[in-house]
Amino acid sequence: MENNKDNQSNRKKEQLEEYTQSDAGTKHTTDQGIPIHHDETTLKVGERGPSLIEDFHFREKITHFDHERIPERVVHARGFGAHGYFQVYEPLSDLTKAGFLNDTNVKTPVFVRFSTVVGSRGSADTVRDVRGFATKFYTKDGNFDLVGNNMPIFFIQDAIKFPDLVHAIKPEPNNEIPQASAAHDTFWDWVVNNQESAHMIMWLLSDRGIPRSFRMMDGFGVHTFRFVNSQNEAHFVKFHWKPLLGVHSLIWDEAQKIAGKDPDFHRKDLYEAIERGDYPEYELAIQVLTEREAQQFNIDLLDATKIWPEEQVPLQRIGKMTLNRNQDNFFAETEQAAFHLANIVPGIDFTNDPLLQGRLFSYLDTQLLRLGGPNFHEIPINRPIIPIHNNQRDGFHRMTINKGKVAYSPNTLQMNSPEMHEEKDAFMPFKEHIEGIKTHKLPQSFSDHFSQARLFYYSLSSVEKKHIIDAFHFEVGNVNDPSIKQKVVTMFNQVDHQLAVKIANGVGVKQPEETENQAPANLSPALSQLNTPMKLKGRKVAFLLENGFNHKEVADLKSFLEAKGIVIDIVSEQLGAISSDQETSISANKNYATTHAVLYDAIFIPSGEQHVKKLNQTMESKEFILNTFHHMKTIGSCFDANQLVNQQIKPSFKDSSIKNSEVGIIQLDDQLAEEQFLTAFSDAIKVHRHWKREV
Ligand code: HDE
Repeated sequence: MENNKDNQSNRKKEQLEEYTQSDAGTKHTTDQGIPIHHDETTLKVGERGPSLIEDFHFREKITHFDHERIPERVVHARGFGAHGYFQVYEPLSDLTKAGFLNDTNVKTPVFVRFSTVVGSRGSADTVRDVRGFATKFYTKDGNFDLVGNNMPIFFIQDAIKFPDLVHAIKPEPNNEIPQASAAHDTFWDWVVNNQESAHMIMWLLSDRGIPRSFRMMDGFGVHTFRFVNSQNEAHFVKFHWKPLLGVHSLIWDEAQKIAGKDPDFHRKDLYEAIERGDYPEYELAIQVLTEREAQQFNIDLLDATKIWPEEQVPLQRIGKMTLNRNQDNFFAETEQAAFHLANIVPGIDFTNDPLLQGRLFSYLDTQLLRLGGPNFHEIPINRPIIPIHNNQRDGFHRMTINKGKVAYSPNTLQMNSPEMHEEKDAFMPFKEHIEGIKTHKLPQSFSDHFSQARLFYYSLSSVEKKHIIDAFHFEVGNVNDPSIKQKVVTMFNQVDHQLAVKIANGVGVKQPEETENQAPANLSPALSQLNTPMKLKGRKVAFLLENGFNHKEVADLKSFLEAKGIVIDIVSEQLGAISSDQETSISANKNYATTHAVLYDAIFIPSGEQHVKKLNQTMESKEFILNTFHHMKTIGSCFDANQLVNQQIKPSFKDSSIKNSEVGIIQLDDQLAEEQFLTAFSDAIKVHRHWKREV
């Protein structure tokens, strides 16, 4: 049985391996297989003479190079992919006939591509943006693409507005500024003219817009889909991905600094986690409503600017995805991956959400240009794991050599094959009865743009609320046109008056008039990131060490943390060996030129006279401590290093009565046993941030 499971999850890997090759240990040829002796000089007339056009290898090499680029995705250009598998916990036959959601033995291969939306391919990972979370399930019934984001709603309700939204948020066309940012006039002009975006703006400006890691980020299918079972009964369903590490974010100052210190922060984090066997895991959860429940529900299921509050429609966790393999080649896999909302398997169906409907058109259309024609499904990463049979033929880059002369149906010459599947085995659109009058209107039920924006805001902790206000100050503060700033204040006055007053104060426009917005009857605690799991695993800690550090403290903490799945970097002024107070040494893998405090979840400084003295004389090490403190992260230190830490951080304490240990400053001294220190330090890392320092 175990073998069977692995065979299924390996099927995509084996298929991709048929196309992979290594050139190590081989001899050079042209693309035609002709053996080549010269690859560094062109063929010329005499050593100093002109080049000859007959040098076919030169021409091939240069023309191939000239054509190496394909258009980047019009949105979601910057992305990073990984392979893995999905396994369902219990058969879902009551809800859906989808095969991969019914066989608990099957490990369905998946390829996931995470992305930012606005920036170009070379932009930084940590910009404030929505993150794409697109999953291709290679099922036995064909490919199912769940093309989602890390926020559960969207800016608009109707797909026809998408080009306007994207034109407004992308760099302004006259000067291509700013890159990968919403903080400019055209975007906020668009926002105030499209008030349905209010709820999504609240999410974008919340901590969700700057995730700590792809491994600590939710995913959402956003739209309402349908599950259809073998009796043709339908349920409405929303998809959620829940990361087992919880949902955690950066701080804005950190996000900005990381963009310079390590623009590849997120992709590196994912890649390195998979390489060291610390596989990211996400549970697939669903919210389900029967047709009858849907009719009584107070939210229009077709409106993609609305959530179904989890307290009203609880999440059911139905299976788990594990990402356990890095791609072999970024271009061949991540760049050529073609996701398409219409890739759907029997048992799952669309709804009439007008945003979803428009996407059904766009994704196929965009691949035709980006991947150069209609045969992109033959690119290895896009191939289903089952054979394809139809009468589609020819076109650019066709790989399959279809035998025989029949490419039409019905036919007699080939006994009518490829035959149609029986209804029960095929994708059958749900038999929904629809009639109506042609109209461009949206329903009245789509017109409340503010209640859920308010629900979101009110359900967050005070720290999370403050971050939204700070984000407004940055985003709208960067707008030049005062009338747009004023309109932003008027618009968000409909979410919350105090919020709007704070925005107005920060961006230098008039305070809005008092409004009487009704507070939500029930809050949704599930919306706050602080209510998600806090895990130690996969966190990164910097040990700041110089010659003379205390060997025992370092050795004990290092093995304690590593056993818990924490990654440690040894940071010193210079790379290479650093000697301890004993006869031992440790190698620094980072110096202050190659790393920075923003790249860690915590720091540790052991005791040691000479070592502490050196740290005290180094500006970068003091900055390291201060940055870690200002970004609310855990600081551990021992004996004489405690004083060094306190000197740096104490002037920044807002309230001098607060004890170090209350705000994640864990210090080993005569009052504390070493075991207590180890536990207190790791517990402090687990809580992610010590917000009490901020408020
Ligand atoms: Fe997309 N979107 N989108 N989108 N989208 C694309 O397809 C589009 C929307 C999402 O990793 C494009 O292959 C329209 C919502 C992800 O390759 C394009 C509308 C959600 C990705 C496109 C939307 C998404 C894309 C660009 C409004 C969350 C990256 C390149 C109706 C549920 C997929 C491409 C990857 C990519 C169109 C709105 C998610 C142009 C017209 C809502 C994760 O086809």
